[in-house]
Order: sequence, then structure tokens, then C-alpha cells
Amino acid sequence: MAGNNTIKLYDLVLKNGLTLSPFVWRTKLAIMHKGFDIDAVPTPYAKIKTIADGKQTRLPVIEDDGKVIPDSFDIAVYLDTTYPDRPKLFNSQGERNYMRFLDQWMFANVVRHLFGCFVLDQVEHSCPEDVDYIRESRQNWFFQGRKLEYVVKDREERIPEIRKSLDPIREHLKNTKWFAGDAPNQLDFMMLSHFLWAGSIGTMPFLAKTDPLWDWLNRAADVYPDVSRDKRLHPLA
Ligand SMILES: N[C@@H](CCC(=O)N[C@@H](CS)C(=O)NCC(=O)O)C(=O)O
Repeated sequence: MAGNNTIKLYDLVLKNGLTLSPFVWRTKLAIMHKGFDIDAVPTPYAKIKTIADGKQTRLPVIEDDGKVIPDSFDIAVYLDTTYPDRPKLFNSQGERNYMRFLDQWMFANVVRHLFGCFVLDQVEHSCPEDVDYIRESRQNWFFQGRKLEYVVKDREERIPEIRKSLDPIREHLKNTKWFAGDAPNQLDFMMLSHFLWAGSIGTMPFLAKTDPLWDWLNRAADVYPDVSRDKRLHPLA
């Protein structure tokens, strides 16, 4: 049982201390949903290798009862398996599969376009020790070596395409209150995490104020407002 009802979370942060990674955002929401407090350890990219057992390369990582658990999906499964009497993050194996698919779909169809608009914002918001690494690694891993200033050029012109890429989600939400059905769970937290990521770095609002998506987005953000309504987030509309 987690000591003091608290789980330690290594949190990937920007220079203002705000969480960056969509994987960490969803893990924060997962820990809250299980009814635990979060002992967040702010961690820049440059420090990931020094945390926990010294073997980690990515965040999130949690520590619970002396165990070190990486990977947001594995963490959610661990929390459900270890604490089955607390609110569930998934109702079935089918939901876990659905979440993995939906997450991949978001990365391929929405996040990819947004990242091309926000990557320079990420550099500018990064902790000082991360700035060079983020600029170089993102330029080479994601944008075929193109200068980031060039990648984000004319980003406002891409807003209509980005809004349209969310149409399947808008359509889906006409038929269900939550991605998870009648009540939110890790499916909704995963979806929300992509918007929290966008709000953590994005200086260009990309949603219309009248977007029907706000119905779900606002309800989802209100589930754990201490996490999702952080004042440091940039407006999405
Ligand atoms: N599958 C992992 C992915 C974690 C991941 O890729 N985290 C990124 C931050 S968004 C990271 O730590 N990257 C380290 C780096 O780029 O050096 C999960 O679900 O937690």
C-alpha cells in the first residue's frame, strides 16, 4: 500500500514548472482517479537518467512501495491491478485496446500537426539545461533536419486543417457522454492529456470558442481541476 496514500511521480517539466508530456498528464489524472496524492518530482529531460534506479530514459516513471514503474500505460495497468478496490482506470481489456488505438490515432492525425506548430514554443518554454537537446533532437527526429523556425512558419494557416482533423472525435462524442461511456476513466484522461500538452506549450490557440468539443473538454477538465485547470496553461481558443 502506497505510504501516506502518496505515489511518487517523476514529472517532465518546463521552466515554469508546468507538466509538459501528455504521458505524464494522463498519469497524474490516473493517480488522482485512484484516490492517491501525488508526490511530484519536477524533472527536466537532462535529469531523467539520474532518477529512481538510474535506468530510466523516458517519463513518466512512478515509485510505489519501493517499485519503479515506467510507461503511462503500464502505470495505469499497475494501479488497477495493485489497487483493485479503488476506482477503476479501465473496465475491460477491450477498453485498454481501444485506448491504445485512440492514442495512436491522436498522434498520427492531430498531435503530429500540432507539434509542427508548437515545436518552437517547446524549445522556448524548456528548462535551460534542455534547450539545446530539445532543439536538436526534435529537429532531427521529427522534422528531417529542417530548422524549427521553418517548421512553424505560417502555422496560423494550418488552423483550419487542424480543426478538421478533430472531426471524427466531434462525431464520436455525439453518441457518448465520455469516451469511456457513462463516466470518465483513463480513456478520457488519455484524450484530455493531448489537449493539456497543447496548452502547456502552445502559444497559438487552435480551437474556435464555439467548437462543440468544448462540452466534453470542459467536463473532462473539471473532473480533476487541480491538475487540468492549471493557471499556467495557454488558452486553446
Ligand atoms: N510509451 C511511453 C512514452 C513516454 C515518452 O515518450 N515520454 C517522453 C516525453 S513525452 C520522454 O520522456 N522523452 C525523453 C526524450 O525525448 O529524451 C509512455 O506511455 O509513458
